[in-house]
Amino acid sequence: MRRYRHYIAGEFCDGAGGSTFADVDPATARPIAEVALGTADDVDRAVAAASGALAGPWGRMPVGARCDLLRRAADILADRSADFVAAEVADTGKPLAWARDLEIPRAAANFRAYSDLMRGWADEAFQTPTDDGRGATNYTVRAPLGAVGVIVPWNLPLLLLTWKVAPALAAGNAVIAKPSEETPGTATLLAEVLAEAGLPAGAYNVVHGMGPGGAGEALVTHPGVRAIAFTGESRTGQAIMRAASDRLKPLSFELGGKNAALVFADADFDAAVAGVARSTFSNTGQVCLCTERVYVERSLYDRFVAALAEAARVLVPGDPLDPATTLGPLISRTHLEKVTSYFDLARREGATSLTGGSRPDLPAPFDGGYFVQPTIWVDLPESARCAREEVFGPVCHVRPFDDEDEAIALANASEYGLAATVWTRDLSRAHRVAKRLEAGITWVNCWYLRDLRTPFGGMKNSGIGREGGRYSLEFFSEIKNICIKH
Ligand code: NAD
Ligand code: 6OD
Repeated sequence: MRRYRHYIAGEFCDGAGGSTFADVDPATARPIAEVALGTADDVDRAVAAASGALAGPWGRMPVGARCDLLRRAADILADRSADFVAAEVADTGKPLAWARDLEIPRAAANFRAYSDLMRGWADEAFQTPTDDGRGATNYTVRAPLGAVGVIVPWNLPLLLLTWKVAPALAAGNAVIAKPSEETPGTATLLAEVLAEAGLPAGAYNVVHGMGPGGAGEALVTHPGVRAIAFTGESRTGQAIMRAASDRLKPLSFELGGKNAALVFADADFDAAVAGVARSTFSNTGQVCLCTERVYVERSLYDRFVAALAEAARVLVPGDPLDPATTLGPLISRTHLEKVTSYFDLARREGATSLTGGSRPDLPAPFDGGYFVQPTIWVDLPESARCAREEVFGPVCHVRPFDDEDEAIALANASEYGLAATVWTRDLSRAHRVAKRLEAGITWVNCWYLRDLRTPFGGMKNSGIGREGGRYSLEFFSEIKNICIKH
């Protein structure tokens, strides 16, 4: 049994209350670790440590040295990839290849990207005419915000944590991280990496625990925390916004989605089928960018639906360490209950399941795990809850459309606006449709192809603000203007 403790002021420590909670392997439902249960007192200690770091060597470290440190962190993390992969797979049950080939390398890439972006940061300057003819120079400088809170979910734990920690540190802040209670492992290991890279004590702190009434809420309401960067459910975002409003804290929100794929009849058929299968079922549908609504041009519909169902049927659930496994479990019993309740609801709402709709039979010890079958619904009205609400599982609803306007209207008829995918060979159509889609990110003939310099985030209930590139650095810093009369 592992033990995950808080990391405060450069030390691993138990919580002030001494309580713990169990970290469970979702592939078997067996406990694998005991985790410190954070309280408001632990958050208070972490904020004090962060403030101490900002007043000490971390606050005084020149920007070039900070950027060097982040590069070292990336290298150490990459060297220790096997430890991170093991911790991530144990916490999430996801097939090993996902953690090994995508998430852990991306975490290292996040540190490299923000090292480079911060090093290349340019302030602005303006020459301002004045009536006396002497003029003035205005120029901007950026200062760190101070102690910032980072609250992240369980689906891509280290990727999403480092996506916030790297820019926050690059901009000179001190971080208090609250990982998901479902996935405490890699945030804890990251503390070792950052310490080895030379990060001064208190610049990165981890407080484990729950959200409402726990460490998460304490972080949001703490007067010493200057901003909150949050990724998670839209409803949690609403609660955080309410709790943060007393102190008018800046908030960055990456929230839920009900993402649409539009498949036009001129698409490369095989690429579209494989692409939609990947965007729907990857990470067991537990990626905010996953497709849950698929709209297919009518002339292609029957053939496409049959091929997508076949792509779903060949997915292999089971042991995350077996290279043959391609479908992991859902994260928790609670999430399993949520997703299977949508299976029942879909039947009541008139859906036909082309494939899936229940749980797979697996041998011990995976028979106790939180696995579900990949599921494709057809005949679901657009007004159905299953067609409107984020399920966050390996499910999609498929429906035909007759023309481009209808396809766009269907895609946009959602309270969410995170990501969309468009499958077509017609370049003019691709530009036209992408421009009209209400989505923060549109992928054409691909899915989840990332360039870390680009803005990332959602419209409508999918988020507030953008991460990525300069956008994260702007969030994690305060811009100041200085005006000098000549
Ligand atoms: P969640 O909102 O339940 O929890 C996320 C984090 O917030 C956890 O650390 C949790 O402990 C904490 N939390 C919960 N309530 C809180 C509160 N009142 N105050 C402070 N902290 C609180 O989300 P989840 O179930 O962990 O993750 C799945 C959700 O995240 C899905 O909706 C998914 O779409 C979304 N997500 C969005 C993105 C994106 O980039 N837009 C990325 C990944 C996941
Ligand atoms: O790739 C990223 O930068 C990112 N933020 C991905 C989010 C995935 C959501 O689950």
